[in-house]
Parts: sequence; structure tokens; C-alpha cells
Amino acid sequence: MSYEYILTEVPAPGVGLVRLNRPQALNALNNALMKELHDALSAFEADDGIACMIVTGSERAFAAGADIKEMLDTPYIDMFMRPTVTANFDFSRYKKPLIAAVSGFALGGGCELAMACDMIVASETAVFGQPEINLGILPGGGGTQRLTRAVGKALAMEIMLTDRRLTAQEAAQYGLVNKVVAVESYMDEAIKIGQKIASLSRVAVRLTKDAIQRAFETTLQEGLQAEQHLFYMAFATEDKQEGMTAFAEKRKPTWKHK
Ligand code: DAK
Repeated sequence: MSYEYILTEVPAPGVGLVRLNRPQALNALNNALMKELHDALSAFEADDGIACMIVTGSERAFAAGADIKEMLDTPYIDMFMRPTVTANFDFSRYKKPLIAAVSGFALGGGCELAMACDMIVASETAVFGQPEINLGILPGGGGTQRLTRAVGKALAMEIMLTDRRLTAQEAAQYGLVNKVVAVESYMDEAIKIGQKIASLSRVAVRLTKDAIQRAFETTLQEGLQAEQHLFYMAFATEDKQEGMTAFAEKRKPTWKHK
């Protein structure tokens, strides 16, 4: 499929990459771009050859936020009634792990997009922020919830109430990103993580992601119970048998993904 605002590729076996490609607007997220992003991710999600997905932008900008010029003329009733943008920051529909490879600006919806992914690899030039307050609005793509859970209330308040921006190093220090690497190698690093995931049992990966996500949706007791069920489920898989047999036989497992 050909797209106007994104590029797709498979940079390594099992790894699907979506690159936001609207350089003249610093990858501002308009509705068409977000639709293409989800179309591409859905295609990778449905592709048995893909185990893990990466979302990235350019070195200068991951994404500078939702498209302000598009939102400028969007009346309340359209925002409320037409779920074009509204549904766009819910990534829970994707069962395969998602990595955000972030360089440059990750502001507003760009920061929210990165946080909607499962992991973030940042280049040392990455800048994270939620500057919506300057526009007379507030974060609407999960920022008030995901950022607060990631960095805590006090810093989240400062970021969202005063437009305090986090450098990549600060983002790492506060637990928002997995790692910070040189701008020349952040893509390689994200692909390396993707390859590692692609080398594992896809069924075990899926169960694990599912279990971790419960930590954000449930009480501890419910989460522990969900983990138990998912753990028992793993014992019904051929990959559990293969993984443990391979360990006992001192060889590498050959996953069947079932
Ligand atoms: N929207 C539209 N265009 C943008 C943009 C944006 N967010 N950010 C940058 N651009 C455009 C600029 O207008 C400029 O275009 P031209 O003037 O050349 O045509 C071009 O990108 C280059 O930008 P600058 O000339 O400004 O470049 P600088 O290096 O000087 O500054 C900057 C870079 C990132 C600091 C600056 O561009 C900036 O402050 N951008 C806006 C950042 C921002 O406020 N982001 C938050 C937007 S609000 C929702 C969910 C989420 C959201 C909304 C709804 N629902 C679920 C309903 C999210 C809202 C937001 O993200």
C-alpha cells in the first residue's frame, strides 16, 4: 500500500517499521497521518511475518504534536462526535510490542504517541513535552494519565502546567524512556530490540505484554490473578515445551509460535 504521510519498511526480519514523514510540519499529526499510521500498524499486526513494530519520525522531530492548523477550525461538535482523532491514541488494540524510536521534538500528541508505545528508545537530542497549555487546551491523547504514571505527580504537573520540557537524559532519569543513545544509533538500537523480540516465542511475547498491561488497568490482586491465568496458559503451548526442552538439552529453541 502507498501512503502520503508515512513510510513503511521491514528493516530486519520480523520487525515492521513505520516512519512518520511530514517533514515540512515536523511530523505534526493530522487526521490523515494518524489514519495511515493505524492502517500500517494494523497491516503489520495482521502479518504473521512481523513480531514487533517500531514507530519513528526524523532526526529533527519524532512529532511536534497534533496538527494545530487542522485543529484551529475544528469545532467542539466535530471533536466530540467524530472519533477520527479521539480513538487514535488508543494503542491497546495492538498485541505485538511497539517501540517508539524518538529523536528531536516529541511534543504534545508526539509525546503522547511515544508514550502509547510499549518502549521508548531516545536519541540524545530528544525533547519531551506537553505544551498544550500554551494553546489554551490540555493534553487529550493520554498525556495527563500516561506521563503522570511515568514520572509522578509533581513533575507531571510542572511539565503540563508550565511547559517544562525534558531532555532525553532527564526522560531516562525519570523512567519515561528505556535508553538514550547517540543520534547516529538510536534507530539501530530500536531495531536491535525489535530483533531480540522477533527471536523469541511470539506466543510468550504476547502473553507477557498482556500481563504487563494489566498492571495499568487493575488492582494488584486482579493483576496477580490475571498473571496466574496467563502463566497457566503458557503451559498449554508447544513453545513452553520446546523452550524448556531446549534448555535441558543445552541447545537453542526452535519456536513454533503456538
Ligand atoms: N502543528 C502544525 N504545524 C506545526 C506544528 C504543529 N503541532 N509544529 C510545527 N509545525 C510547523 C510550523 O508551523 C512550521 O510550518 P511553516 O510555518 O514552515 O509552514 C514548521 O512546522 C516548522 O516549525 P517551526 O518553524 O516552528 O520550527 P522551530 O524549530 O522554530 O520550532 C517547535 C519547533 C516544535 C518548537 C515549534 O514548531 C512548536 O512549538 N510547535 C508546536 C508544538 C506544540 O504546541 N505541540 C502541541 C500541539 S497540541 C487529541 C489527542 C491529542 C491532541 C489533540 C487531540 N484527541 C484524542 C482528540 C494533541 C494536541 C497537541 O499535540
